[in-house]
Amino acid sequence: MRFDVITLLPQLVEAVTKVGVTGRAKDRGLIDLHCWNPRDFSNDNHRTVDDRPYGGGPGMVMKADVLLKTIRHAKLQAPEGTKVIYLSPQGKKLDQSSVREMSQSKGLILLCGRYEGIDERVIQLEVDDEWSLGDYVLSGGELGAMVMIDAITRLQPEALGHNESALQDSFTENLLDCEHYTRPEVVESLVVPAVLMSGNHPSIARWRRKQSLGKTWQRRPDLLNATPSTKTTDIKALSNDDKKLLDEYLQDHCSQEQDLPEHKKDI
Ligand code: 4GT
Repeated sequence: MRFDVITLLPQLVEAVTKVGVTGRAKDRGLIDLHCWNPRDFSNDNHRTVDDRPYGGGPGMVMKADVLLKTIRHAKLQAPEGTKVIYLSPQGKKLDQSSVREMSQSKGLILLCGRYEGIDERVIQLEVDDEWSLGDYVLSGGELGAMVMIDAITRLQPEALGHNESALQDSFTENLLDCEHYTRPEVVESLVVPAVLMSGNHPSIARWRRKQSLGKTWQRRPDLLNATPSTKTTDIKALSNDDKKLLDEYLQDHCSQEQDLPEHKKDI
């Protein structure tokens, strides 16, 4: 898969392909990253990319003409049908199912804003989709682009080794991940749950599923399309086996007030 990133800070974005899973994916040719700096497409000797906002106010806005030239240049190099994505807090919140869908495409053009953002007409003319990392402000879209490159790359076939399978990740089934432990067996008097030491693999799988369901119910009932007051039997997102496991978890954990779902603590 090919990523074309439009950014005033190419070194920042390139760092994602220098190390880790994404670095290895680049070395092995699973992904390709090309950065385009709008400064190289500006018209004047000062290499101007920004200007003062119409209507006044603080900060600067990235200029339409320079960005349009850069995007159109990137489009000529990118695979046919490559979508242009703008990273901004006004976008749709990024989640694993959208990441999964984007990981199927041949390429993406990721447009990163700086300053107060970009001239709106660039969005109207050239942007296909707008994505946000969440409800907070960053100084630029670059970290968003790097997040997308990382999340998408690890879903490319062969990107992860045997020991890092994407199938078992959080959100693969819209559930939070279960707890993990490694040696030693005791850390400052805290012990590993006995079932994990039993060698009984069906029991271990069942325990992990139970923990995932329970943790999701307690911390993120929205992922199950539930609220803390929804009866477990009414959760349509769950199979009968999962409902049974969740009920078991709640019996194990929710006998005391401290373990009630977050929202119920106040009641
Ligand atoms: C937040 C996000 C993002 C910014 C986010 C335009 C100029 C946007 C600065 C940029 N802030 N980008 N993608 N929550 N800031 O995803």
